[in-house]
Amino acid sequence: MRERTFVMVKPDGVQRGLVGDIVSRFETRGFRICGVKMMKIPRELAERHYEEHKGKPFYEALLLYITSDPVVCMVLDGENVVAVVRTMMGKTNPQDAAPGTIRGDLAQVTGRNVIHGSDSSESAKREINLFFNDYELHNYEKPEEDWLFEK
Ligand code: 3AN
Repeated sequence: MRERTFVMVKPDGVQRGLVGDIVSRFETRGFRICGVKMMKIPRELAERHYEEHKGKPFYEALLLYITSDPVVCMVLDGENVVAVVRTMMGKTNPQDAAPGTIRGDLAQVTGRNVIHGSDSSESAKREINLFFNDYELHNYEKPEEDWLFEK
């Protein structure tokens, strides 16, 4: 199923110069970048994004971390892209993340795990709407797609 997902390189990923590496993994996998932007997330937006974690012990630290510095947000399009990006990210705790995954290669602790990706199609729709306006998302043609997919 062709779909979209929301991905964010978190402040530690930006500060550590990992944006290029992470975006490159998605591009070489063949996903189409539909939208991309840098922002310093306002507290209110962070609260809406992480509303499912409200009340958990790590909630306040999570909000401070995600609003501390700029992040790079993007929307990717591809076949089962929500689940495939989750696999490429690796487990939430980088110590459990397999080598070859983004967290398994680039991070050590849960509180600095460099990337966020939507965990379901419903979350993806919600998060894309939270972070992007329609005019920031693009459905352009990529000729290489003739070689990525069977006809
Ligand atoms: P994921 O980012 O893999 O989807 P979620 O949605 O369960 O994981 O958690 C969102 C973020 O909350 C994580 N990326 C991490 O920064 C933080 N987090 C989740 N669980 C914990 C935990 N047990 N301790 C500290 N931070 C956590």
